[in-house]
Amino acid sequence: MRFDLITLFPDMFSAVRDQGVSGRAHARGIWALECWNPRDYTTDVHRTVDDRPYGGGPGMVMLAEPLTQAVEAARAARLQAGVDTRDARAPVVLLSPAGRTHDQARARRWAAGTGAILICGRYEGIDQRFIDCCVDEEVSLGDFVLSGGELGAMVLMDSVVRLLPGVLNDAESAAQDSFNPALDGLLDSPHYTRPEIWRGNAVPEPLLSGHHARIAAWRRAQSLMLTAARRPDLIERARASGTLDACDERILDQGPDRA
Ligand code: 9WO
Repeated sequence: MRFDLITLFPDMFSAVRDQGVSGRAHARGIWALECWNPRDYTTDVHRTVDDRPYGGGPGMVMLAEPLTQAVEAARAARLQAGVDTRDARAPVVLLSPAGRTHDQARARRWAAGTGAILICGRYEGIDQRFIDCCVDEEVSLGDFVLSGGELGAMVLMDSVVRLLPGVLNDAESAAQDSFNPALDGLLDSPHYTRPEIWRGNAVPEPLLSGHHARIAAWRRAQSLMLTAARRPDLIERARASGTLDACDERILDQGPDRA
């Protein structure tokens, strides 16, 4: 797995490259990250990467040529490294609110691939001719606007890298995560640790019982009720895919008061 970032702010990526779970996986060679700065592919003395928009309006627009040359350099380096071949080339992906929304199912599909060339836009936007010529797909993280694509690219990479084999240890295992198939697409149940009473608030009794079946049943009920309250759309999806049994339906019938 290798990600090539086209970015004016390569230093931002130390966050995902050097820290936490993704940083450890990077240090162990499970994935690689390379940055390509469009400014390094300019030819004028001011190293210009943007210009005023045709038709007027506020802000500046990223020039197509430095972006394209940065992508071509990344493409050549991926071929050289043997990550891509001429028949199997990783996609060029633009982080943009106009893209398809990223979700856990998409993260799983990405985790089966070899990475991507990620375009991080800045300013008011990017010359559309670059997008038309060089970008294979646009990906959104949700309905909001950022100051640049970098933070979106990092979110995307984190969601993919943590799914790669050997990245999470047993204690961190994704097996219990929200959206994991093991939870049938329900939200995760709440977590508690010591002390048993914190500022007058006790840990729910079933978790202290030591009865594994009771604990599992309590967690399942918590998951179902939390999901019904916060994300009824996920309950409908679970129903449609046939992953809720009669016992689950009884808990949902009882409503949130039975927590
Ligand atoms: C911004 C935009 C706004 C409305 C409709 C389409 C749009 N495309 C872009 C765009 O590509 N902007 C570039 C990247 C340049 C300005 C900063 N950029 C950006 C990406 N802002 N916000 C995102 C983003 C990326 C992923 N998910 C949410 C927001």
